[in-house]
Amino acid sequence: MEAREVTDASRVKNKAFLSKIMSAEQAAELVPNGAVVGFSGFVGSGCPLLVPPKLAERAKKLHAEGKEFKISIYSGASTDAQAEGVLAEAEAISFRTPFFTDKNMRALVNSGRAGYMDVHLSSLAGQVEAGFFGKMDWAIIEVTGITEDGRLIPSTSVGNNPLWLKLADKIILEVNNFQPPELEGIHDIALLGLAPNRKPLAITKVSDRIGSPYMDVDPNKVVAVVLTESGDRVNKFADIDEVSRAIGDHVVEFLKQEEATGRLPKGKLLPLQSGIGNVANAVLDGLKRAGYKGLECYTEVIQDGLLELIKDGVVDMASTATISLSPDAVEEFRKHVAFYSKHIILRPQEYSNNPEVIRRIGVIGMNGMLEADIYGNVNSTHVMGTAMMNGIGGSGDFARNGYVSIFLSGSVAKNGAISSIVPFASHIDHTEHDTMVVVTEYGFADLRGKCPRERAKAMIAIAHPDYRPLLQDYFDRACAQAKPGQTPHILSEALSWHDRFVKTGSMKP
Ligand code: 0RQ
Repeated sequence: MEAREVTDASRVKNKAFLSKIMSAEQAAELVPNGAVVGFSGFVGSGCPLLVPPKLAERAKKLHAEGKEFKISIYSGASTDAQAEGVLAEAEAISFRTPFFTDKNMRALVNSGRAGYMDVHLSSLAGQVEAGFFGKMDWAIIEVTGITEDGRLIPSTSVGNNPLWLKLADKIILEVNNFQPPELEGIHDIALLGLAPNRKPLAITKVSDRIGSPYMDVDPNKVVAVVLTESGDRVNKFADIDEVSRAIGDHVVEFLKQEEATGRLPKGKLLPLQSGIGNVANAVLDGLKRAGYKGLECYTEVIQDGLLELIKDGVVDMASTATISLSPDAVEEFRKHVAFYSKHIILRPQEYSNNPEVIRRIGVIGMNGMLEADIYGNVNSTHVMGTAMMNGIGGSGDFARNGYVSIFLSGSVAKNGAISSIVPFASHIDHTEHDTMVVVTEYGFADLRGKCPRERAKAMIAIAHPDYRPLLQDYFDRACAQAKPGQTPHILSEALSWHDRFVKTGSMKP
């Protein structure tokens, strides 16, 4: 659904805010060049969709006049083509953190024309609050409504919004009449604060609530209220292919093994986290096919696959920072929002991804990766060690602190020209210490309790058959050196597969 400006102010129930209603164009005029702006938005949902395009128009006009207009954007996670996408296209972003998926943003970052800082999603809020990044000037936040007493009903994502509202000097609110009013009550909002005054997070099970359903804002800081009717516009997933289905089946096989050995509660598992992407979506489908019921999720994203599991009773309760759905799934959610709101809690990402909680409740983390090396170091972010894909997102929060951390990938990419299992990862987001299980369509490599040489054996076994002998040869020669060490490598060859791909278009010799 296209974003559109409306005049219906019925969701602005507090008088102090009514007087601040203005057009998106007027609101965009207020934001100065060089502003540091906190955006709402997490994996494409709950983003402001009216003011950013007006900012982009303004930037283009100013650039044509030879004037500068660029802002820094801090968000929850990725926003939308209509938000950061148009701003990136207008070259109006100088700095971005913590996560994006937009192709224009990617082009800007990978050409060096914008700075990007990749950071764990759970960490950003605390670091900004502590002042590590300097001052936050502005916040542009989408909300579902404003209550009579001036509190904000959050939208389909929470992300870092409560903190941006606290820190920013000036705030623009986009009140989105499209978001279902029944979202009121689904959120669990609180601020963590800073050390030494932080309290333990009293979440011992997924359904525990510790905050209020509303976000607080100082009305004096709100300079503009823009009225909109805009649906979230998240892309549909690719159909589940043979490779993803096999990966899903191997994850289930691993989970069944853990249940059989008593390392996971039978039939109930432990709370699941599932990352973004096609493969993660296929894993959720695997859980459904395996006949699980009444599971729980402590995760950061509810995408189409997870919504379906909730509908079918496979998942009974899910804690998340966002509900990020494709248009068909949005329709399903809106139709049955009363049902879904009993099974979903929407929280700030400081909570949804909180290391303390993840470790306490024993989350099973399942995230996609680009590549892993034979010892289990994982690259989730950098294509050929250099070009940014999306960012680490929450994968580190869950991999580092999970009860079990699982990484998923097809054994090859780009029609077999790239092996996902390589001698040495070309960039490392998750070290061997945090990687417990790696799954491809050829099986799962269980790295727990294994020394590097044993890990290499398990990893080579799940590589694509075209690359298995090449990996074995590399490993054997590395071990045969005079001083092979704890983690055998031939340093002059360790990144030769990537080098070959860059030069020839294939990792194959
Ligand atoms: O690109 O579509 O142009 O061909 O990467 O690959 O196989 O469809 O996998 O959709 O599961 O995404 C790591 C990107 C995997 C994702 C990543 C290319 C491949 C394709 C996608 P094309 P697939 P997925 C929760 C957790 C980090 C953040 C995270 C991700 C594209 O899982 O962003 O986990 N993870 N957050 O061709 C070069 C390789 C490649 C490769 C795949 N080795 N080299 N390209 N591709 N392997 C959510 C949040 O944190 C918000």
